Amino acid sequence: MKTALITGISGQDGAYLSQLLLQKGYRVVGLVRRSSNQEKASERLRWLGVEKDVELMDGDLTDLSSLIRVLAKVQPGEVYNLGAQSFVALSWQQPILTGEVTGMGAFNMLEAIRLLALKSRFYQASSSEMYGLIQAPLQNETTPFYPRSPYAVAKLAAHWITVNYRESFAMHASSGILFNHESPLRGIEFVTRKITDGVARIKLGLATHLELGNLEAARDWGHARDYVKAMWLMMQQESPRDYVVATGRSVTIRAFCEIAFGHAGLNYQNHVRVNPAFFRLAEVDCLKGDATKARERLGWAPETTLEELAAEMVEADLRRLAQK
Ligand code: NDP
Ligand code: GDR
Repeated sequence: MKTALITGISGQDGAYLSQLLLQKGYRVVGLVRRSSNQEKASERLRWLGVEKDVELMDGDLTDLSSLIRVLAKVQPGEVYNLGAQSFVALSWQQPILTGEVTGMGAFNMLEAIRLLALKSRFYQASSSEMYGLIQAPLQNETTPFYPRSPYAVAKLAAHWITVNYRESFAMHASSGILFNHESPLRGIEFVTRKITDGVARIKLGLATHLELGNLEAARDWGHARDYVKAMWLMMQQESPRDYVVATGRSVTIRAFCEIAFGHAGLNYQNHVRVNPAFFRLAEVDCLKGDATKARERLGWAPETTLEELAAEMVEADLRRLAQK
């Protein structure tokens, strides 16, 4: 039986990846931070019905000793490093913490694997945010990076240390440069979920409007369920490599509003207000990924359209609020 260790198992991707690996017969162990509310750590796993099938172990990406302890005990064949302070806007308010978790966390995990001389394969959750001020209209694995936030700078450090450990120590370390991916399990602070939650509130008469920031930024959005499949495929390859994972379709926040409000029979123009408080200090205006390499080498392709994704999210938020 294969064993996988997932950092960030309580997050959106951690939940979908756990589900996928369990379906494939893996033993799944997750690293979780100590919290005063342990119920919270399992909320997403519970949503997917896999809470009882994973093992959770205490640890923190900023605490090398905890990583060594967990790795030595679990001896995983695959390590998926998904843990991060992942909210870009917060990274200007907590840049040092973001650097320590999102950046140094990857250094710690790689170093722990190396010190223990484990043969574990390593996956790093790299991000399209690293392209930032884009240097090409369509971004692929060879496009130069230009990070625009403390989060993106930290991700870039984590990305390059993954490349470096692969080249220096012949580790099976791969980086997935994933473009935005969403789902009903997306954190409420991210724009798609904020919108679908807002749509549901307005539809149910719990609110009349929704405040957003820059409506003209454009993102290449896919479904998290599809994207975790690419992570797993990378780890099954004989040679470790870096891959862009994206849909190749980029739409504005405004267009996403139109789709999500439209799904509930609403016109976003009657409900969305722009509040400059939600603008970024340095914006990433437009991201659009070219996943040709993932398609050709991994046989990966997105399976969910943006319209299907938005509909699934709106429906889930309607159900959640109705239950409350
Ligand atoms: P989430 O924000 O939903 O999850 C982040 C996870 O990291 C949570 O489980 C969180 O735990 C954990 N975490 C935070 N700090 C620490 C720490 N100090 N030690 C250990 N774990 C910690 O992110 P997603 O699931 O959306 O994303 C997964 C990864 O992929 C992240 O690294 C993100 O930056 C990256 N990424 C995401 C993309 C996306 O569109 N979703 C695109 C590209 C990259 P807790 O529950 O305790 O807070
Ligand atoms: P992003 O996601 O920064 O791309 O990072 P987010 O959904 O936060 O922002 C996307 C775009 O929407 C604009 N925007 C708003 N954003 C938020 N959060 N709230 C608003 O009210 C709002 N109004 C407009 C933003 O300015 C931005 O342009 C996500 C995270 O998952 C990262 O961890 C990951 O690395 C990248 O995706 C790829």
